[in-house]
Amino acid sequence: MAVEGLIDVGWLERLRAVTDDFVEQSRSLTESNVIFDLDVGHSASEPRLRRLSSPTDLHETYWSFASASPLVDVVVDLLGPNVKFHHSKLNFKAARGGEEVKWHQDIQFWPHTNYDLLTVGVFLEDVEPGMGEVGFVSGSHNGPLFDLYDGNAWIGALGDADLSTAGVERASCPIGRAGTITVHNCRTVHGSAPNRSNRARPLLLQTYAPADAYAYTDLVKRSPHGEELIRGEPARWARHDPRPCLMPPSGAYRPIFASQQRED
Ligand SMILES: O=C(O)CCC(=O)C(=O)O
Repeated sequence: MAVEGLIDVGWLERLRAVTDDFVEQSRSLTESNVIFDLDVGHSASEPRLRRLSSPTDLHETYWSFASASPLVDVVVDLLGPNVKFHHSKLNFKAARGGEEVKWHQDIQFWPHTNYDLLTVGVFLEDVEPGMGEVGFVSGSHNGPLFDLYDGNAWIGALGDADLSTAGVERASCPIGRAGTITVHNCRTVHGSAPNRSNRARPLLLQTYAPADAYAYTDLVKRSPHGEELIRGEPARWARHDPRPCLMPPSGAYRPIFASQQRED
């Protein structure tokens, strides 16, 4: 679902100011690192970022936004009163070619005991058709959980055979002015095309879990706010969904772009 213009200009200005500072910092980089994922053609004169990883770990403004803005009220309405923050990321989708994100579901990247996690995307700038807007397959969270391996290789995306049954041709691709939010469940099939416009499409994403969903991997264990309770009470009992969950490969996490593009 999408709600147009939910985030006010005050928040947007704060988020853009801090984002501009990180883009400035990226000018000196020639290769990606754990914080900055660089897009093809990145240079000091024309910074091109795919992703700023875990922005909530990097600046208080991102954390205040994720943990104490109207966003959290939306999440509580959907998940109930007891909510944990899980992680955040800022996908830039640079102008003129910012990379596609292939069709995938999220939960296979960070499996949990149940499937009630959701991600809220926030448009930091206006998004028009052709800017690599994210497409979501409505109802797909109730469908199958797909294999994101190709044989033994983790590709973080649906294979061709599954793509033909996943309903991607009927995906809806919300657009809207800056401050618009999208919300999708962790099983929802989604993806986005390259950005063919002359403007970047910064999308700030934050993922939340109900307090009774427990992670199977230690992906966010080292993150200062990973799995932090932001509303309500901690859960004494873990709630288990009986449906099985695919596990990602063990070892160091690789960002979605690197996995999907099979970068070494
Ligand atoms: O930024 C995008 O276009 C999609 C991001 C996404 O689906 C993800 O990071 O899981």
